[in-house]
Amino acid sequence: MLYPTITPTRNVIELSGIWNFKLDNGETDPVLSAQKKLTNSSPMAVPASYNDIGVVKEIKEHIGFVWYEKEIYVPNDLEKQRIVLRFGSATHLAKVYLNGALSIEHKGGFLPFELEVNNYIEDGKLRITIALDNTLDHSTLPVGIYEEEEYESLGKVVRNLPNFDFFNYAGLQRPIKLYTTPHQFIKDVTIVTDHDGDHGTVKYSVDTNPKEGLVRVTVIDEDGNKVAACEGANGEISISDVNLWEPLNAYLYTMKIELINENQLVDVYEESFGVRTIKVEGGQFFINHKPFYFKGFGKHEDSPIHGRGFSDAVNVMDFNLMKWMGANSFRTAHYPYSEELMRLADREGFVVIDETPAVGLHFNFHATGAIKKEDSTWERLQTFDHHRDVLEDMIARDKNHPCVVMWSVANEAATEENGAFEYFEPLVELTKGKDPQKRPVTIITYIGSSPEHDKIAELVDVLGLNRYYGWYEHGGELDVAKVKLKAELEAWQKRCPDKPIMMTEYGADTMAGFHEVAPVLFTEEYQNEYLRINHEIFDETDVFIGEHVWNFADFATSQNIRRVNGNKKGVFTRERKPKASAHMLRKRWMTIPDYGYKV
Ligand code: E9O
Repeated sequence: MLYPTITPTRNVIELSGIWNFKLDNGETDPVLSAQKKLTNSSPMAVPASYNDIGVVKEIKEHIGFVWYEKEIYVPNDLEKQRIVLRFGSATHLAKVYLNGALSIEHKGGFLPFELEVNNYIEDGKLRITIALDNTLDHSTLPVGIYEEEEYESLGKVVRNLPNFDFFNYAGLQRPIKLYTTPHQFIKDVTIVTDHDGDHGTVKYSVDTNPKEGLVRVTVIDEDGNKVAACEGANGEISISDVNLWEPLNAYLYTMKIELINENQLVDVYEESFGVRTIKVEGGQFFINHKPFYFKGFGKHEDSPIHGRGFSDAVNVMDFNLMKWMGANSFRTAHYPYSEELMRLADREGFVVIDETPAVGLHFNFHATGAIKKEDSTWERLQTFDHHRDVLEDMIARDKNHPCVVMWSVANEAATEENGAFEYFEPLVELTKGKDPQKRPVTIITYIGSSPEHDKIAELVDVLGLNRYYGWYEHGGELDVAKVKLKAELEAWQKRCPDKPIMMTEYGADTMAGFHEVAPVLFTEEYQNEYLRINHEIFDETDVFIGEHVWNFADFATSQNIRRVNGNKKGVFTRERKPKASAHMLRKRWMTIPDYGYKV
């Protein structure tokens, strides 16, 4: 799926700004509501989560549908082209009405979808109305628990409990765009690179609609020089003296694709790409044939005011903070992040583990929707079909990004339970089959999935462990925590010799400004000590390929007695002020090289 950009043959109109907004009270007929303009609406910023900027509890904690609306003129001269309306995401279920007609439905809150709108335009105008549902259940990703309870005095009380540890922000959280292409157009491009250090090869495949015309491909370097060219919808291009895409030292080439029909230039699209290779072998993770060490974070798309709403300013600041610390990588916990952020990671050279929204399939695999059959075996979780769709769409969106080096199929599913292997095997196969670059695949596990009980280690290329020895296990007993962590890592090495291990989460809730001489839970001193003892064990483990602290910054969660107004495991506060651990980690990471740390 191509990201919309302006080219000589294409236009993009941003629809960000103030939209009309209102909660659905459950009484309105959706079809009728969409047929006329929204009444009694209030202004709402797009992109943004509506929850925090709505201020009051009724909006912040609303469960169910909300309405968004914007009416625009479509300039006459655009109507000669295909006009496409594209949502960066809509969280979680969207019904889109155009001038009152239901035109597309989309399930899943973190990936783009689009539709051609030419036939919906009336008198040059398009009224875009969206009904958006934030309800989560056993068939959605992430997984939620929907409950209704009757009280005589209150009537029906509805709960939608997230089966995961982040606030269920919703709304039109990413950019919405109207873009144009010619009627004969470039539909997609797939790029796979290889190199031997000096000489690069770029295999490409261009999909056009309809499949006719001549495709011309030119590769342009960062100085604007043409370095190679090729003709045909599929081909292989050589680049001599190639500049590699390296962690924190990214070099991006541009592939200019031209579609020519009867000697006329019909469409132009430019895709940037990096030349790099990825391989897992002998307990190491190789980027460009060198053993890479991951230093960085599990992140969230989360910031004050915006909620999960897209903000270039937040993304640029977060990347600058990570560079300041010597971090080279992050995981898109726990859902695919915006395309804009992924493009920024390509450009800055951040190494990304790209994760699906499959979180909450945990604590009891069967309880999250699997059905027990008469013969006592279990049917797949109800999430399976959607999980498969989301994986396919995520790969279709992100396949060309040089920043993406590994796919995370799920976070903390109950991978120790019967049925886990059967659930995940086809999903791992699908991921490998769909990814043209054949990147490694991981499924990230929690402590219940120990080396003795885990069912999925043999499916993955890298063991991604979320372990909290010294926090959830042996909190306050860092000496015991150290012994336990070491024992677990040794047990993994016995079970899967030569399989790289990465700590994809480790962390301790820390209230900025809490101090004690002795390391006491929740103090900045404890977070530092906790990280330090973890690092001692990491450094003693051979096949250990990286450390991602949980979390980059404090983040919002739903209300619950384990959270003091959010998860406080951030190395930065939610406002991006450093805790003591930021300085401590900086000292460590500045001395750890990107390559060859464990060799
Ligand atoms: C997932 C992440 O979204 N991993 C969690 C993180 C956390 O801070 C959460 O924010 O809680 C850690 C999972 C730990 C599971 C331990 C279970 C033991 C309960 C006593």
